[in-house]
Amino acid sequence: MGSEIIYTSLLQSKKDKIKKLAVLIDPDRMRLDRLEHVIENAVIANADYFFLGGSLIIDNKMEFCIEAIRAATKKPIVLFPSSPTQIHSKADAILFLSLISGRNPDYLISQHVIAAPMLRKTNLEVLPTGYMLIDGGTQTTASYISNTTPLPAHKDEIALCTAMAGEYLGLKLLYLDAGSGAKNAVPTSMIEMINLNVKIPIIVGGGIRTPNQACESAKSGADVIVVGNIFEKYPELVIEMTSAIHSLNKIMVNS
Ligand code: 1GP
Repeated sequence: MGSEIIYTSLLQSKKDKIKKLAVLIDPDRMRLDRLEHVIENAVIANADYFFLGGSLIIDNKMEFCIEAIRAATKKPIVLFPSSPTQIHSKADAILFLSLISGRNPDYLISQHVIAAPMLRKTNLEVLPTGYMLIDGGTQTTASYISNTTPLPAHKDEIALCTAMAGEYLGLKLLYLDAGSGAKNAVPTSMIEMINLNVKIPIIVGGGIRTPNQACESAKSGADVIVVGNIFEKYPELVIEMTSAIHSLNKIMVNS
């Protein structure tokens, strides 16, 4: 079984109001020439985490991506899997996702039963995570593949009750996701309401395209901001986005 190094640091950052940026790499979608730039810029900007995963695995380049990141930085590599086929022992941790916004038992427990013995054979830090898909204004691959309906974006109270239930079930993190390439990011009012009422760290992603959006999510209570899609198009944005979050930390810590 793995350690709790990443979770302990997430809890500490939450306590200190330090916000973090995770660069999401979908090994299947990322063009190799872009991957190099994304990693290079993430190293320059000192981005906090690399999340690795995608809804579909067509041409599995997971190992290649892990090795490319490892060669460039010691920052944690966290798997963000859509199925047990994406478990890779060379990463540092895995988001063990239970899709609590949905009602599909496959993504609430079945995939986990298959994954459990595989995880036992690794040293991955397992991070039990309540995964909540939020309607981002367009159908996303995650919602289609999981065969679940996302939470309505204007129903903050349903999202809050779901988040509270996840916390009571003992999940250690919440991930509010509008889905990759979402038209609309997770509403800040929803993040704010959840942050005021649950204590576990909150990850937010999906449809974040500008440093301003990333900062607004962080100010509303997101502890980790995940950005992927836009970095595939504009790798240089990694620097701007990470600096925006890190400068926000200076303001928040001094306030
Ligand atoms: C998707 O939260 C992630 O699962 C990131 O979304 O690719 O839209 O940045 P984007």
